[in-house]
Amino acid sequence: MVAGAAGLGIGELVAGLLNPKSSPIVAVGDAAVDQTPAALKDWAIRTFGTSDKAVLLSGIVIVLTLIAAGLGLLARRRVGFGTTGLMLFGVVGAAAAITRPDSGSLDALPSLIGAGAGAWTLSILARRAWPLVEPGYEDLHTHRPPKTTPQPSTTPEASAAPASSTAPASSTAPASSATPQPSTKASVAGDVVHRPAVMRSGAQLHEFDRRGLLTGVAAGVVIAGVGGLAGRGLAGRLSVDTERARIALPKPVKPAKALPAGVDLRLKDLPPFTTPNRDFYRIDTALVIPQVDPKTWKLTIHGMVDRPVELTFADLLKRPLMEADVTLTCVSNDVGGPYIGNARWLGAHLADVLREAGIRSGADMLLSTSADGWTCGTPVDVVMDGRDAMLAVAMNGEALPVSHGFPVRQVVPGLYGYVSATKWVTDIKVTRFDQDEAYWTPRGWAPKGPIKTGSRIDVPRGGSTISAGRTAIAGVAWAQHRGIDAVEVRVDKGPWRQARLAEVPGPDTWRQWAVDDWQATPGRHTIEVRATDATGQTQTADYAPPTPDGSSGWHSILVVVK
Ligand SMILES: Nc1nc2c(c(=O)[nH]1)N[C@H]1C(S)=C(S)[C@@H](COP(=O)(O)O)O[C@H]1N2
Ligand SMILES: [Mo]
Repeated sequence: MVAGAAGLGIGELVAGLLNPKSSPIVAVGDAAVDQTPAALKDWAIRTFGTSDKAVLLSGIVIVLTLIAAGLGLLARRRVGFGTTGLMLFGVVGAAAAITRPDSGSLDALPSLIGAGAGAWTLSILARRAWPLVEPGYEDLHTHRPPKTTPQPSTTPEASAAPASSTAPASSTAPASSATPQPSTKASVAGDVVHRPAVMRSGAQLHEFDRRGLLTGVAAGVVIAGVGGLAGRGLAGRLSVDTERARIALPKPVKPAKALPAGVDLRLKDLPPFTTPNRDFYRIDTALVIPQVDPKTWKLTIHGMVDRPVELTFADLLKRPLMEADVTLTCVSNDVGGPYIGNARWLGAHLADVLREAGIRSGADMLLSTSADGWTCGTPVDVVMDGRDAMLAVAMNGEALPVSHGFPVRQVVPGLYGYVSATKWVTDIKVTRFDQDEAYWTPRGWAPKGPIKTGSRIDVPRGGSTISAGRTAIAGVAWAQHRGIDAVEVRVDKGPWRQARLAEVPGPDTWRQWAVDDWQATPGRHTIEVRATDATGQTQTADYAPPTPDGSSGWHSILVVVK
């Protein structure tokens, strides 16, 4: 395990020098994210939510620890088994690293060098741990003359004894521990008998190079820790935080409407109308947040266009920018789920940029790609219909946070994030849904994802205990680009009551709602909510899970009143 840890530490160090994404753990983790069967991934998102990445990384470390322990046991029989095993893991890591979308052959190095370092550490530690088997034990085999009659139940110890320099050990070692190879196999194996490298017991224990082993272990642990930390530190130098801090945001040519005074009902536990950037949910497939330098960022628009377009970040900032309040929603929310947030975005009108490129007839899909190779398919007609679809550069008055797509991301009101909100966007291919497929489509999610009308109860908290008397029930409802017209609430399947609706700047944001005077009586109560959008459609009571195109059903909570 120490050898494995030292190998990983060195791997992190080399990755820090070369490319943080080529770290063996990150590369294997990224590959695991992409290769995981959709059902398992959906379960992970459901179970661990936005901690799924931390859980995955811890899982990898646990699995690696168990494997390292297993290789350690194998190494007791033959150090070569352990070192070969470590090298095989290096090859797995290297394979994962070089097959990532944005990788090169150099990305194999952290895994290979790390594995080499691990194997080397193992061979040193093994020599100190098991000095008895050290002197060229691998050559400890003996040629025997072919037997005419098989020798029954002869231990390898016995048959090898005459030529073995460690033969005395067999007299003190219990037969069971000294005969890992079944005797029959040894005799059938023919004229070469491999002398197994074995642990000795009893009197031989004191012959361990105890001090050497302990210093070796300590050195290995130090290499692991220092390598890992130094690698992380080096990776940090690639952070674009300073570039981000330097960005001067232009004033929008088309500013957002001032928010009406009544957007916020200001109730305790009700999320604010505008979600602060630090509280905004984050969903993406990136284990390491892509660090995209705005100085070298470029957006290429190509495919079914008359004139391919290439935009730099400076080009983008020179365009007439617009501002809009738009609520993003993730398709993986179960009914009442948390992955929704509202922000004021600043950016270039995506339709204008596309018009300059000239979309050819027949094209119905924008296949956008992020710097880390994630892809997203957005219907052309939705983006072109006049809504505030943007190449966004800012969120709530500051440059996009790096985890939310710095320097540029897409924002399209009315579509779930997986079909619209590409972060770190670098490429838009104008194409057709029958010719191209985005990341989530082969993984069981619908190619198109308009946001379903939804509503959620935030107050009181589901499962909480509250005191009897007059109580507010409140939450949010959303039907982006259609708008929310009504929200109704009922308690214990009683009559539906109209909720009071907060103001909204337009149809693209969520809308707070409240029922202010529920008379809560002692006992357990179920509260349900349903919303009606501006087209007159009321949320269906029929439950649907998030896959393939978003959950449906009424959010319902249970509260205990005392
Ligand atoms: N590059 C990239 N962009 C992405 C994703 C991703 O995995 N990679 N996930 C999408 C999904 S599923 C959602 S819901 C939104 C979430 O945006 P946020 O993390 O800024 O809230 O980003 C979208 N953009
Ligand atoms: Mo999402």
